[in-house]
Amino acid sequence: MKSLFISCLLTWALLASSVDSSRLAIGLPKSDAVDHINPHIGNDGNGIGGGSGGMIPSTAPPFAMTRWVAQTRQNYVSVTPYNISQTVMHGFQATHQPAIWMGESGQVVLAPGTGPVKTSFEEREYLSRTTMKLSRLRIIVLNCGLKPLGSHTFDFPSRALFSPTLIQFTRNSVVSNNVFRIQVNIGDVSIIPGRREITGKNPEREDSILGPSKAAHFAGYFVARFSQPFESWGTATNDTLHENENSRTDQQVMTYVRFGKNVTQVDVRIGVSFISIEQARANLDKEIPDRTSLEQTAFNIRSAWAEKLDRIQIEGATDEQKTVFYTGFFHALQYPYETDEDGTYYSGYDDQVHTGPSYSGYSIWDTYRAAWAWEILFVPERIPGMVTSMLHDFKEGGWLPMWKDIVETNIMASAFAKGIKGFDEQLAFQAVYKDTTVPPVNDTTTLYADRQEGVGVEARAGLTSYSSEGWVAVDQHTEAGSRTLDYTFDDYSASVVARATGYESIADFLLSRSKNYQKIFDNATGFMEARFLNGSFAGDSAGWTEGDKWAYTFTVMHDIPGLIELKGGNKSFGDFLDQHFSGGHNDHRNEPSHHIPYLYAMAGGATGGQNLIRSIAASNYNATARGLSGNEDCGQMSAWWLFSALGFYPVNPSSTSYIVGSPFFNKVTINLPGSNRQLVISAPWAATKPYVKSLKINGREVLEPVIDHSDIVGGGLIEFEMSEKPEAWGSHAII
Ligand SMILES: *[C@@H]1O[C@H](CO)[C@@H](O)[C@H](O)[C@H]1NC(C)=O
Ligand SMILES: *[C@@H]1O[C@H](CO)[C@@H](O)[C@H](O)[C@H]1NC(C)=O
Ligand SMILES: *[C@@H]1O[C@H](CO)[C@@H](O)[C@H](O)[C@H]1NC(C)=O
Ligand SMILES: *[C@@H]1O[C@H](CO)[C@@H](O)[C@H](O)[C@H]1NC(C)=O
Ligand SMILES: *[C@@H]1O[C@H](CO)[C@@H](O)[C@H](O)[C@H]1NC(C)=O
Ligand SMILES: *[C@@H]1O[C@H](CO)[C@@H](O)[C@H](O)[C@H]1NC(C)=O
Ligand SMILES: *[C@@H]1O[C@H](CO)[C@@H](O)[C@H](O)[C@H]1NC(C)=O
Ligand SMILES: *[C@H]1O[C@@H](CO)[C@H](O)[C@@H](O)[C@@H]1NC(C)=O
Repeated sequence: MKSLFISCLLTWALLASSVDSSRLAIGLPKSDAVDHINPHIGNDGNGIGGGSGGMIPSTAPPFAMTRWVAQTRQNYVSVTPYNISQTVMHGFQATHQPAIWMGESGQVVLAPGTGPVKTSFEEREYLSRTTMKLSRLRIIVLNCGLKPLGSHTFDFPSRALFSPTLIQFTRNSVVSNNVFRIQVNIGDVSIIPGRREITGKNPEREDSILGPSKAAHFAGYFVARFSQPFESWGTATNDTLHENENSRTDQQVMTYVRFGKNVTQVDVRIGVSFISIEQARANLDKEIPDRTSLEQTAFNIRSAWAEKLDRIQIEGATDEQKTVFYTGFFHALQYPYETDEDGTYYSGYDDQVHTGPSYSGYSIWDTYRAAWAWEILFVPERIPGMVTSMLHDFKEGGWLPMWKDIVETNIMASAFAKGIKGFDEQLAFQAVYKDTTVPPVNDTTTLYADRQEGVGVEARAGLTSYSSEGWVAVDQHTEAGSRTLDYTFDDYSASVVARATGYESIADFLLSRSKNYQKIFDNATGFMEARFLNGSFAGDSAGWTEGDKWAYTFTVMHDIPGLIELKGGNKSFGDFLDQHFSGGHNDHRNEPSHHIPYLYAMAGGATGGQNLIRSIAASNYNATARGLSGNEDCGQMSAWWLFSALGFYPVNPSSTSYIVGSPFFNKVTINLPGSNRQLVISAPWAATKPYVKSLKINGREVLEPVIDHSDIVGGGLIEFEMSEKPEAWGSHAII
């Protein structure tokens, strides 16, 4: 059974005197791994493209549907609810927003306060660090099971012992990243004093203008249950209080409750749901039943993280490296987020409730590279549910998801190879086959710009010209060069699915079509280049997304030997890699560059990549709020570091091969779920010796810089002999 874990919750306590901070730490399960999570990594920077990871310091169990975050500003598409440089807090938000560039859906905000009820977001500035001196009251925000963070302990600016609590539910939100428009959201709220509950329904879905599915009845529901009786209450709209009112349906609707003067501490637990208020109440009763203490909730959530993160123990890492490692692991297990509740889920595709597993919040164009490979290895128990969820999307919406945030949002575009079972393989083949053969409606007349509105399901936009010419025509579609190369990889992956499900001739056809990357390789320049429908090349800067001709010329992950041949052989391919890196063309902030340093090893020059991987790791990641040079992109950015630290990377994630790089740590001990044999990766003196001199797997000498999936999941010993100088090992190209 999968439970929706809800909201971790809650987490505030009003204490009249000094805080008994020991109360928060006592009895939590020990986990060195969890102690090394720093939720502030990736919080800072200048936003998209400006060196921000786009992460918020939120608390929730792994793959949680709902995350709690201290709110410093209103969050919209491309604006997170928390900005580390803003020290004024306005409340705590239960958010579902999966990444900085997607919109919020059905959130609820809790705003404890003192004195008169303040309804406007801006006025609720009671949590300023600058006002600490004024107060003897404190709000403790326990970072659910993680370390209580200094910045999460805030003082109240008032001496009053009296505490109205406001719940804001709907707001008039800004929708669309491109054209700012106001979306009016009409919500319902009710106060049920006899049950000490506040309930509500919020239809806000900021991505509602994207994609073809209207999800007409989508809403976030909640039940908030308090530990103390309400003394008085009311509802409110933007700037008007409706004292004594028990329910209201309105825009910008809120409720408030006040507690007696003798009340010094209030605990509130909040259950949420995408199905109904009754389901939200059932989720609350199941996951944080009455009389569950804040400490118990913290214990449960910390245990859930420890259970995952303790699967990997590292030795010989600096404290900073440990923090980057376990925080990366923590980030990688946040998405996609579970949306099934007690075995049922709301589908935005057909606007109905169904049974089975369900996930949302994918950014498949980013995560297929290494984030999924990480999940397949380290949380395999989740994979059948994730695949089944995508097949549900196919059944209910007609297509596999690309960027699902409740429903398909059309942003950007393989467990078979690794032998994962537990989902409907024939249905998976049908879904994949449809993607490879059926162009979207109006394909040749739709541009498919990023976040373009009013278009059907994008699926493989440009498949019409890709099928007839072999490339996506740049005069018909945006991002045509990137799409062409992505589709060649997709064809390769689809051929793996077809072969595994017994469709040999389809597999052969797709495998041969996966060579289409050759058709946009311009012999005259030696670079990939998008083409017009008439065959002319379009110039080397047209048709790329999140990368340029340099990154994309290496984007043939499924056929590196074929690419090496196009580039004139191993030697000249190696020179091309040198030009790429020494010319400053590698842009690790975006995904198309991620696999490139590993290509040295594939062209017979393993040593060329080894020190480079170390320096990319050092210059793009650290343990500070600015510690991610690029967007976390639902875990892909961290997955690169995690794999690199272990010493290998899934260059072709639809195969069983991992390409060897340079392990960072002396020893890594891995307890793989479902395996009774530990995996030990040993690399003595790794910190000062970046080069690999030899490799043995379970005593067997390995000459090619490749580790197979079976060598990892089977457990045993992977032994690297390291050296401070370049070695001859790995100087045969991989065929
Ligand atoms: C956070 O706020 C600061 C100051 O307003 C701003 O410069 C910065 O760009 C913001 N960061 C993000 C990631 O939005
Ligand atoms: C909400 O109320 C504030 C304060 O009266 C006002 O400035 C603001 O324009 C109102 N917002 C909306 C969306 O009505
Ligand atoms: C506060 O006083 C009320 C009324 O006397 C009482 O019912 C309630 O239990 C008291 N609460 C606490 C926390 O002492
Ligand atoms: C396809 O184009 C026709 C004609 O412009 C339009 O009526 C229809 O809504 C479009 N369908 C989709 C799914 O975009
Ligand atoms: C590049 O050259 C090869 C070998 O001469 C040829 O087969 C291929 O068609 C050329 N590619 C393009 C896009 O012209
Ligand atoms: C092909 O089409 C493009 C875009 O319309 C045009 O610029 C180019 O001249 C055409 N090439 C030929 C050979 O007609
Ligand atoms: C690269 O090197 C391998 C052996 O090291 C060789 O088999 C292969 O043919 C070479 N590839 C090219 C294109 O030269
Ligand atoms: C991490 O360290 C901070 C403080 O030294 C720097 O300001 C950041 O630029 C750096 N981040 C990265 C990604 O290297």
